[in-house]
Amino acid sequence: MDNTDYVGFTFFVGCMAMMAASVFFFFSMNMVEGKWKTSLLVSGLITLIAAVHYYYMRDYWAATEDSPTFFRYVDWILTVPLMCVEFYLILKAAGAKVNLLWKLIAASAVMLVTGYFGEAVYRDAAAMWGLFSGLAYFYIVYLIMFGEAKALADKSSAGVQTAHKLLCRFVLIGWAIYPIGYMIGTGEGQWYSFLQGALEMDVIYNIGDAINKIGFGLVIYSLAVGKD
Ligand SMILES: *C/C=C(C)/C=C/C=C(C)/C=C/C1=C(C)CCCC1(C)C
Repeated sequence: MDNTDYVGFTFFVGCMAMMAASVFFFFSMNMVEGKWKTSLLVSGLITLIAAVHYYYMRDYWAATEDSPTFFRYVDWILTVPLMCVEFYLILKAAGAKVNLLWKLIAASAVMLVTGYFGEAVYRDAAAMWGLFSGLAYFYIVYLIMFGEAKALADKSSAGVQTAHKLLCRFVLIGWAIYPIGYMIGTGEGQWYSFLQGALEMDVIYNIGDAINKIGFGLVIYSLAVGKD
């Protein structure tokens, strides 16, 4: 790996960080009350699944210097629904129904499948597929910040309310990192082509993953070790 290979470097560091975070979340399960164990287990699974994908993505990049788009989206299609599960688990005590979970998972599947089409299949129409993906993303934001999930959070304990608010912030700000990476990566021939060359798509995705996956887990961890 050469010293200016920032993509290779962030794949490597990302892999290590995801592994370390997984160990931390799994070991923390023993220290918390029973009702939070599943949430911490899910936090550890999110970072573990990412660690394994990062291991393969690092290899793929090292061998080809191409974006590992397929591994990237397989990782996301597994981990983003698990992040939806985190919302469901903390709101269950307030009466969250599985139906809410399915809405979140369906919206994230639409967001990711349309994103994959734009990035890997119909690149000429990346702007259109990105727009569809963005609409699904805003539906998720709506559900958690204004819709059903918000109503349940309002009925929850103070600790859950804080955790919910923080997770919402990760989705609103942390997840917004991804469309920036997408626009940089697919800019060729699109209205946003001026963004090209402003950093590499994979570096941005890797930063986004580290912030969001480890950040989500830490929110859950502080809820679990807190007073309620
Ligand atoms: C751990 C992985 C996470 C949290 C991945 C999240 C991915 C997104 C929020 C992706 C969103 C996209 C758009 C909103 C539009 C352009 C296409 C995507 C798929 C990059």
